[in-house]
Amino acid sequence: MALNRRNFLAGLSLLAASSALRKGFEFEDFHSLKALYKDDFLFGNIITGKQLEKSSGPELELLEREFNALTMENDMKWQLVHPAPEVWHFDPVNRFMDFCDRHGHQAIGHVLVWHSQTPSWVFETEQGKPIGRQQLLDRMKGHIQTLAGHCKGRLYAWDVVNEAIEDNGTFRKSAWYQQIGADFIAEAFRTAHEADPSAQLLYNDYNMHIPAKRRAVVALIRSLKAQGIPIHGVGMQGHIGLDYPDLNEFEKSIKAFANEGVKIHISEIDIDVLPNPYRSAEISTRLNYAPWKDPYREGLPPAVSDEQADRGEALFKVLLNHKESIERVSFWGLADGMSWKNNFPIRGRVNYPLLWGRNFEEKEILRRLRALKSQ
Ligand code: 9MR
Repeated sequence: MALNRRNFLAGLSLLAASSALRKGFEFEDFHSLKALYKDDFLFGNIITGKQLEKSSGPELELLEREFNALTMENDMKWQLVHPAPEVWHFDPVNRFMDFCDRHGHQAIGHVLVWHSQTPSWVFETEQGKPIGRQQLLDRMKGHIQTLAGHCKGRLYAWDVVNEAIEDNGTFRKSAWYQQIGADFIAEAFRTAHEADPSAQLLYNDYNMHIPAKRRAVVALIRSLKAQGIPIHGVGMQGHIGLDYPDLNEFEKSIKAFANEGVKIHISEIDIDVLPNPYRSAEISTRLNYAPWKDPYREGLPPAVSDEQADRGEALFKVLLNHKESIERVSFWGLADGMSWKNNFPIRGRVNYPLLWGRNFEEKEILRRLRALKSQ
């Protein structure tokens, strides 16, 4: 590889970052995100099964040093943990819970019931026909009993149901909804509570700032509570951009959910800096690539980096104003190169949505989030 200026600079910052990490003991503990925000809320991030197979490295060091809550990005999803009727992959889950125990992280289970990443066999008979309400309920409950039962007593919270409400406030017409009806949600929460009575149970979704969705989530909380079914919290994902959503609307949702007596988890923050006509997080969406939609292949211009830091600071000011109601704030990834946002909603772009750069160098937004609490 030719040693051009970009490679050279990247190499330098990689060296600096890794030596800073190696000298971890020199990093003052009170400077970590988890320490700075310790009186406000848990500060979380995600971890993958692959990372958990390593015994050291910059990712694990940052996760240990900076965060006190962790969610598995993918390995507890149905497709991965329970790919066939009698097949369970508990090794990554066990490694996750052990890692959290060892390093003092609160472990967040993600996710018991979702329309996505659930294998098609779940919804079908052997002949490929819809399996129908009763049998699908039995399968859903069996999955929850086994998985939540396996983790019993070791998780701080479970995302019990993910993304069951559309942006317009109606129920998503998922196979769960179509075959069981809207009460699949109540049944999932009831079963999760039986399987692990000490875990906080959350409803998790994106675009929670949209008034119609806010109203639907409030109605869901009320309906569950009226039936005596425990729901302890709401996960507001927080996949945001530089100019969406309106933070006033986001704040209204925090207040509305808190008024219902549940805790708020800001569960999946990333701040997209690329042109993005699609302002949602429905995972099946794909838009076409065009070079103008991918303007920062050579690096993030300082002005955009500042804009992202402003945005992060504005978001965190709102969150700090509501720290009484907010239990946890988690980013959805560590370093820019690792984010799902490089491939969503357009594949193959170079995005910068997280707190560390591709070589684990600290970004302006990270400095700003530290400064907010260091003043
Ligand atoms: O970040 C996750 C990505 O690696 C997966 O390919 C994708 C599908 O499983 O899910 C991503 O995480 C999603 C999360 O589970 C639920 N909310 C939206 C997140 C981003 O799509």
